[in-house]
Amino acid sequence: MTFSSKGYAAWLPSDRWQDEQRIEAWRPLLEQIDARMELRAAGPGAAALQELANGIEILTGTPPSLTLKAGSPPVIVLGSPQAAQRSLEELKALPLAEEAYALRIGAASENENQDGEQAAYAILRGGSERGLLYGAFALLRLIDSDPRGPRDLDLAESPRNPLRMIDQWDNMDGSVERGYSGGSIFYRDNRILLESPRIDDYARLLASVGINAISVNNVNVHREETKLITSALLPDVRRLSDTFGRYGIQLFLSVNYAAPIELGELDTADPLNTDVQHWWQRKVAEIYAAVPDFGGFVVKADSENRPGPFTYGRDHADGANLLADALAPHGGLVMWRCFVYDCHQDWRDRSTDRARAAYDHFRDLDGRFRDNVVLQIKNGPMDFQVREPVSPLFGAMPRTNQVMEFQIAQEYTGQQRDICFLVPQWKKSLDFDTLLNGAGCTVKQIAAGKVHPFTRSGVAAVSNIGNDDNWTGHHLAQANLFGFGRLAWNPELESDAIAEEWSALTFGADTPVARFVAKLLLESWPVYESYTAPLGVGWMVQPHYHYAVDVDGYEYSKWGTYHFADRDGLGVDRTLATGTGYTGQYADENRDRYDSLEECPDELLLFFHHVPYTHVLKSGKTVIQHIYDSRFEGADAVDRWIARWRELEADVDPERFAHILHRLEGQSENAKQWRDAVNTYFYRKSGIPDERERTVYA
Ligand code: GCV
Repeated sequence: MTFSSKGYAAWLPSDRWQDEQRIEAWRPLLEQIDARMELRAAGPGAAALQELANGIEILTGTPPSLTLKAGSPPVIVLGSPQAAQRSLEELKALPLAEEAYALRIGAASENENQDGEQAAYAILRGGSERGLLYGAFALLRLIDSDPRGPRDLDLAESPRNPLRMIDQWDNMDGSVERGYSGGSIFYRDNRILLESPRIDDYARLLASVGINAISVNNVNVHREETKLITSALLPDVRRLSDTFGRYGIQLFLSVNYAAPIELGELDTADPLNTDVQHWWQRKVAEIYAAVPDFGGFVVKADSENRPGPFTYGRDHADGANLLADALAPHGGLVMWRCFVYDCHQDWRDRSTDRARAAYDHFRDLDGRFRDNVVLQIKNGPMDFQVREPVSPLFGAMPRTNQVMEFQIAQEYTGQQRDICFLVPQWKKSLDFDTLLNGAGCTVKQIAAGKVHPFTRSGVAAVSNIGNDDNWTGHHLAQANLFGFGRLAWNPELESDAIAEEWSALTFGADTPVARFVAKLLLESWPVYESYTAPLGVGWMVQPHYHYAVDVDGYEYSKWGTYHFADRDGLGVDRTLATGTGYTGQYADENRDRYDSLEECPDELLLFFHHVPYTHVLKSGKTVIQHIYDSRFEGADAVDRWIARWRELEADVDPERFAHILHRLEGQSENAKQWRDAVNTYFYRKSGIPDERERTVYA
């Protein structure tokens, strides 16, 4: 790592342990490494070895001795090779999937050799070099989060989701769409920053949490980025692909659907036109000739003014299959986004519902997509709001590959100025039972390819990194990147386990700071929700900018984003009987639960129903009193965090103490502005005072 900021190393080893006893406890395991694998300098196996050796040297201050010999399957033995011998044979014989790893640790106390010397060992075996790399990072996490020293362990892990993808929204001018952490680490002045050490370090960070695919440019593909698939830029793309490939990560590009026209070669992009088909076939062959490990395309078509098949009267199956057919001979995928809606809506028209759009456009196309098309569907039907129901497209297209798309970048959830740990939100989406084929068909099972034998399923997420020294602007926002990777690897992991793991790796295992940070992270989504838009209604943000409060900012706009507050009540009626009928896109009990005023969960009430301010929630409060109470509670919670953080000053380095305090103070101001603006707005609309008589501005 080459940057000086405390945050640059993120959750990877960064400092020598201060505690000499800890070093002593781990020493028997960490003095010696013997590796057997294919001897390729640029593969994930070499990266695994290098990460382990470097990590151990950083943490203990002493480089381990290394021996490397050819061998298969790839295995790394730490500590005593003699003590490891029997287990080694067993582990070598273990059937392991390509991305899997097995790790066995024999603690020293049980493995003394004849002279009574300690003989601890750890054996790491990969299903492939990639599996070995994931195992190496898992072992480093384990070493760095347990101060007690080695303990017996026997585990085999493989990722639940086949695709674990990161989408960069970086532009070649160096900007990042919805980026809150500085500029792009990939581009500046319309060129690729091949000399940047950060790209390599980013690949390490992603691989360390099991990410296996990355798309390196914004889904809004403008003029310069359209050229990424031309001969002028493909050699640079190849170098990027090699950098990520070394860490087992496959490279994708977002492409412009109208590329044949915009590159000046054809006058149409009609997917059924044979010239267009041949153009893409030639183009894809050219890409694979230059970038042999290329993963495929990400496509945003007919969405927010981007070109697409609708221009030619074709549907999205026609559009996606055009690219899929060109990619298929090379093994490439099309990640086709379902974020397709009318962004020129008339706010006066209450019958059109943006939430319906993805389902209405895609549902009937089920079964028409090629095998190498993957529909990439945002977790909710609107757009990464702080609270939304799960997109009803999950569970509605049983014959189509699907990937759930999350946004790690906190566009609507505090923009990495306010803390909002999103893992609990993502888990809620993944745990949702779609009821496809009856109960027990959760999104995480669909994503894992368990419900239908999809091998091209999984999860994707919009990255939150930039060229700020600490990667994510707010240091604590690193937890979201880490958390996405960990959850993508295993959606069964609990939010608290992920928060605690990240905090321990970042602030030291078992320290008061790590304990408080984990607690704060876990409180942060509910707190952020409690001072912003209430009960699932969303969108009370400043237009375009999306950070600060503006209750009516999107109310009379073209974006389809309304709360419909009047003097009597608020919320969007999406019911079957009197509303937009959106509830009918869900299966059985889900449809009935959301459709019923009595059954609908409080947190989504205003997403599905328009109710009077005096409507009584399941909590026993009226809607208006809930609005007042939760906004006060949210702002107070942030102030309590600040008070506790100040108490921890002596336990954390000055750089991160000051940085986090500064961000928390900003969050407190933001929370108060939200509190007062929202409370005042609804008091003025409803005329109903706060029953606890706190300050609301008349
Ligand atoms: C990349 C939202 C964001 C846009 C983004 C779009 C998308 O509308 O505000 O910046 O565009 O989602 O996901 O395509």
